[in-house]
Amino acid sequence: MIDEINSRHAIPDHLRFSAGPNHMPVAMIENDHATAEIHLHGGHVTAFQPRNRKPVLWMSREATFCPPKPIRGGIPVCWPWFGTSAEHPDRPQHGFARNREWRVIRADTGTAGETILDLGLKSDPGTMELWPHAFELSLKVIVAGSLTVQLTFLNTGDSPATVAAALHTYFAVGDIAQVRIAGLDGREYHDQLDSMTVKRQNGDITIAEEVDRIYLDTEDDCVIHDAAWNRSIRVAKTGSRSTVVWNPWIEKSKRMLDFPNDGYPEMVCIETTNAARDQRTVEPGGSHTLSQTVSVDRD
Ligand code: TA6
Repeated sequence: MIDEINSRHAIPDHLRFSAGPNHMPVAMIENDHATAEIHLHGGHVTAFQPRNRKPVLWMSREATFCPPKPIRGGIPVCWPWFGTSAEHPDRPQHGFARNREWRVIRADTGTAGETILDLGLKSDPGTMELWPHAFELSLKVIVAGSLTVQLTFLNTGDSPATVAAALHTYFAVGDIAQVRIAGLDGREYHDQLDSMTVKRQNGDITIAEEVDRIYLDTEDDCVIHDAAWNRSIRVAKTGSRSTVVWNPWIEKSKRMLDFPNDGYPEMVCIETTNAARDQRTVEPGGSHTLSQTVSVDRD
């Protein structure tokens, strides 16, 4: 399978597919700007590192690469629902896109030396059982000095479909105790740890306990100021008016088998979402794109 994919899509000096953990196919990208890794399982970006910079994405050292389970860390694609399915709480948490095998649509390079990988996922009898809508989902990943991820939902069915989604991005930080997150000052948020109570953000976000919040009515960039590593990470987005901020802290980390107990100080999730009242309804033949661009600056 890997050989067949490489015969069609490998690009010298840019991109090759190899067998990752458990022989799962992974795109290994290396260009003049950065390195990156993208698993076909889940359409899951698991690494991004600009040249002469530290890794940008956090990966759990206890991640299980064991389909259909999702991979812990990187950028899980949560779709077509976020969190627990309201209609069917027994169905997979955060939808099924991150649990399925995506296929390679196209690999290419850009005029500025960036590498572009397009992956696709289509509805099938299995997805129709979980979610009764025909769809084509595409994920475009652009690896340059920054990382752009675009998730596009095309409604190929004959009725409107309402989706929630997240690019559930795990960022690596030097020390969560020294992190502050700017860009959400004054915004309302649902506190997922307090019965979704609506509260208002006052100033930058700092984290000294479990935090799990859906910020509302925001199209703004978020900036993670990471004092320990003397850098800031900017998350710019389109097609989204909600942003999730999550750190599991101590007790929740212990409850997740694929999350190390001492992992919470080295990560924070800033998630580009269509969540809560930011769900999107797409008409038959229509589409919606959720997109984010991640860049790193020296603080
Ligand atoms: O985005 C935050 C969140 O919804 C948390 O409540 C936590 O459950 C996290 O996602 C991880 O979910 P997962 O299903 O990947 O373990």
